[in-house]
Amino acid sequence: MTDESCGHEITHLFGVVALVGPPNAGKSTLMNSLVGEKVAIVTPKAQTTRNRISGILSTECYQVVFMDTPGIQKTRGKLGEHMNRSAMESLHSADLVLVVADMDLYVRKPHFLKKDFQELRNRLSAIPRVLIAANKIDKIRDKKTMLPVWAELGHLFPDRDIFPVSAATKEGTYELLEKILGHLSPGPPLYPADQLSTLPMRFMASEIIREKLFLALRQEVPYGLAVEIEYWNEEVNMVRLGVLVYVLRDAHKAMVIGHRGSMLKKVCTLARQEIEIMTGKKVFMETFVKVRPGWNESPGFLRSLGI
Ligand SMILES: Nc1nc2c(ncn2[C@@H]2O[C@H](COP(=O)(O)OP(=O)(O)OP(=O)(O)O)[C@@H](O)[C@H]2O)c(=O)[nH]1
Ligand SMILES: [Mg+2]
Repeated sequence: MTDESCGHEITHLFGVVALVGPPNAGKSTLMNSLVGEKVAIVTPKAQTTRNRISGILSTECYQVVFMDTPGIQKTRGKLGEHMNRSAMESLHSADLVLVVADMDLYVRKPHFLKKDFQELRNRLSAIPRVLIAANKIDKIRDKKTMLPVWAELGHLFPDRDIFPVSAATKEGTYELLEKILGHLSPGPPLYPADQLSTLPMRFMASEIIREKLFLALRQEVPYGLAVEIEYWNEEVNMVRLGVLVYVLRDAHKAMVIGHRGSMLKKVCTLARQEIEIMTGKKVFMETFVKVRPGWNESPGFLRSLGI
């Protein structure tokens, strides 16, 4: 397919790009940055992303479907296994793999680098198109301190291009995108130009609620949380949704609800405002918290959450 508006006889490009890497590397932030919209949720806590989350960037000349994935980690239980598998599967379904590394972490703790990338590096050796995004460079004051980490990354991933970027400030992301486009093949767009993700609104809403809960709650609670949209009734100007928040223990339920419901109220207000922006409609949310011991070890339940 050719498109005159892309320049004389320049071909429209299409491709799927998977973002992979350790937890907390900034994969979701980088995808949002490249897409130019918040598609995936972001928190300072590791293991925020649990599913593959697509974000679509469309122009007249190209369409890139980014696939954000859960951080690859030492497995802990069924949920961890599902998250790793989900990330690994994306390697083979993508046209290009973008490995994201937290440079600030490795400048401070160089010995983490090998440990974090050993397995991924082996898996990637058979994948033809791989780029490395050396992320969070805005956090590194003295850029010279990056040099040993840079050399080690080059050693781990020989013959792959490495790009210094900051997903937070967008520094270097333009150059990275140019390189990504250089790896794409001719092809027509698969999705309408205004579509931001392949995921349904109700799933995005459950992610927004999970993000607000992750941000508001103490360290031990978020990992035991799951959010399910029980019903989603959309009218012309309004969406009514029923939300179930699952927790592992009674004590967690009390923390999610908070004193006289204050925590849940705060979380729901923040989530509702964001869902209203996403849908462009007034949102009415009804939320219940349920204790479901072992939900994170139940394959059937994980499947019902789309994990
Ligand atoms: N300063 C700075 N912070 C960043 C950058 N990229 C991401 N972060 C922060 O790093 C934390 C983790 O970012 P995420 O995008 O959630 O990381 P992730 O790799 O998707 O994490 P998981 O989904 O848990 O695997 C958040 O607090 C982000 O705001 C960056 O370039 N600079
Ligand atoms: Mg993420």
